[in-house]
Amino acid sequence: IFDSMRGRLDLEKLTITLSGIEQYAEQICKANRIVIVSCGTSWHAGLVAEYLIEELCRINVEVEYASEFRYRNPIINEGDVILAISQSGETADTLVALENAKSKGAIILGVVNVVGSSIARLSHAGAYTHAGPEIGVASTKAFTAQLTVLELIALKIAYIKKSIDDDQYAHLLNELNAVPDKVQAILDSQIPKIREIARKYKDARDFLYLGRGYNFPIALEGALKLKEITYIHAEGYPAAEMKHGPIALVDENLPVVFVATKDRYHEKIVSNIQEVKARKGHVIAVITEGDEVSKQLAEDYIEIPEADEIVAPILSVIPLQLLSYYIGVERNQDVDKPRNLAKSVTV
Ligand code: F1P
Repeated sequence: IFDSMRGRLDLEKLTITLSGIEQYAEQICKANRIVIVSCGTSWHAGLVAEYLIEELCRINVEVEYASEFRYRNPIINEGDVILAISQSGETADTLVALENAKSKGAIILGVVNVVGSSIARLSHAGAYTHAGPEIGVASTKAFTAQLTVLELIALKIAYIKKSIDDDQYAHLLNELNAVPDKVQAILDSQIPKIREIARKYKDARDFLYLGRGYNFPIALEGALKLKEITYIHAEGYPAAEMKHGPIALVDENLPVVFVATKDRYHEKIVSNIQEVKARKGHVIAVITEGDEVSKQLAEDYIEIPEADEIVAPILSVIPLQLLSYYIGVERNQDVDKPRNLAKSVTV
């Protein structure tokens, strides 16, 4: 699953990967907004990109489901920047949304895994994720590779735009460079615990996934992976939205997965954990190594190495992918070929 994360970032290869995007750097820096269009897991990568680009580059970003964007009558002006994210590069909804936008004079950028695919060919410029073929139908390593490339694009634009300083740029590149070792550390140390949690909850009827900030899209992705691979109903929510509805679901039968790594929202998510506990929900928390407070609170926890909150989603999604995988295995399901799902949705 994680081949794409092995080895360090190759700066030379990176320069080539981003050179297409660089050609459009001036237009991107001047853009009033960037519209991201994608589907499924790629849409979740788009949400992380929204947080990143708005924070680091100070450019307004909108994230659209391509399956809605293509059918409504969105406002697209000449010179608008549309960023498509797609593993297969063949998703029909994304392709048609892009064709519409291109015919109205938009600049089309693509973050695509499959070289030479339809979306790659339709784009004016882009960056390949080079994650290699996904063995299963559900997108996993493509997602972590998408996040990595999107972080690099955001960093590059921020550097050119001077919306971050040189120290912050160097710090975040170093953080990215440390990701492969941290992924390896998760794989080396957390799998027995994840398998144990999978055995405990394999017969649950529903799951709730909660996260804040950069980890909110990761909560959505955790829930989607569970649905895709295990057929257990799951919902992902921003943790702060819990009180606006989903809290009614919490009782002694509900496992609630918190993506609760140490970041600017940590205190708040700790109080969300307490709210779930008070209603007898079962708390499974993905936490930062050594976070004793969360360890005390959670019924089960999975630890990941400390990382800047901007980079943390690349790490925090991995235990969630593995949790779905092992629950699927426990339920004797074909995790590589889930029912009803197609590798690329071309109609
Ligand atoms: C989008 C997607 C995948 C999902 C499944 C169906 O595909 O929703 O995220 O895992 O395979 O399609 P893509 O545009 O990223 O190829």
